[in-house]
Amino acid sequence: MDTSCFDYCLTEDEHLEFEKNGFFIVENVLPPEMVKDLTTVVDRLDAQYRSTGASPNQKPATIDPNRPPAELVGPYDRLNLMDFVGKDEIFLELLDWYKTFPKVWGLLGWNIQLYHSHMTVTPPGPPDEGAVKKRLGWHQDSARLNHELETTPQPRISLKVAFFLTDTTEEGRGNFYVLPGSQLRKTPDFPSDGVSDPEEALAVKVPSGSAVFFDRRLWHSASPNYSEIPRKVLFYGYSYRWLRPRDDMTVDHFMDRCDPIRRQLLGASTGGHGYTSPTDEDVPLKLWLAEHLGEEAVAA
Ligand SMILES: O=C(O)CCC(=O)C(=O)O
Ligand SMILES: [Fe+2]
Repeated sequence: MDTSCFDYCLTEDEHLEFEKNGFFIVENVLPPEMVKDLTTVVDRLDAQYRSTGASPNQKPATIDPNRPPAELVGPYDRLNLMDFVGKDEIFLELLDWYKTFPKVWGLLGWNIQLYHSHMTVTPPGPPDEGAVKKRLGWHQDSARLNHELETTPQPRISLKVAFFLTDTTEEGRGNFYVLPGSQLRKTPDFPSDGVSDPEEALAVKVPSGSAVFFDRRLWHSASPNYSEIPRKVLFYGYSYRWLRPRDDMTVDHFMDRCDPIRRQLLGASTGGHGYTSPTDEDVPLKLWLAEHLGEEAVAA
């Protein structure tokens, strides 16, 4: 990893914002050339998973983004492709991207991994989209964790970094929606009409090249796209190494071209014991941080 990343460590303001609101935005993390190169690959994958004819089963615009990966989706459907990270070498670059990764270890520490990746393309919806008012698909991430962990608030355990490849600076472009501060609540107050969104619902508005960091406990949702611009976002989920991956993590074919830190992030371990009681070999990120920032940076 390049030491230029130390210029982009988590700031105190970002940390406070994350604790208070459950998310923060960093603009300009990807230069336009990188956005262009990523978009070329995203478009190729989208074409591979999207049928060109009329959609046989038109799905509702706000589907559960945590559903199993789609096979072939129709022209108006949102493609949510899980486990995309092993589908092209370019995606490895974002795993430890110098402008985002320092903020991930700043929030979670060094015993971390990629537990999940998903690529979303939200094309403009069908002409009648929005005719019937529907509530967005509000949820917290990781399904069963929200039922089987007893405490309120729950422990954080994971977060996602969402890399925006297209502009969502205006509403109605398939924006990512959040309920700021809701990561500390069990359930938001949903209006009793069954269709409206909570009052505090906020459309996250970001230009392409931005990253949105969000806590998995934050109540959030995808939204319909009424614009002409397909929305493209790459989601990288980071967690402690002892959490089971949420997708197949089909990445073994890349392991031998990765450095030790990337191998750690892709799930390498000396064995079962190494997830909860890591040796130095399990967590090269820890050694690297100790070497550059001193032992106190990796204490505990
Ligand atoms: O696509 C979106 O805006 C929402 C995605 C989402 O729910 C997630 O990444 O966990
Ligand atoms: Fe989600």
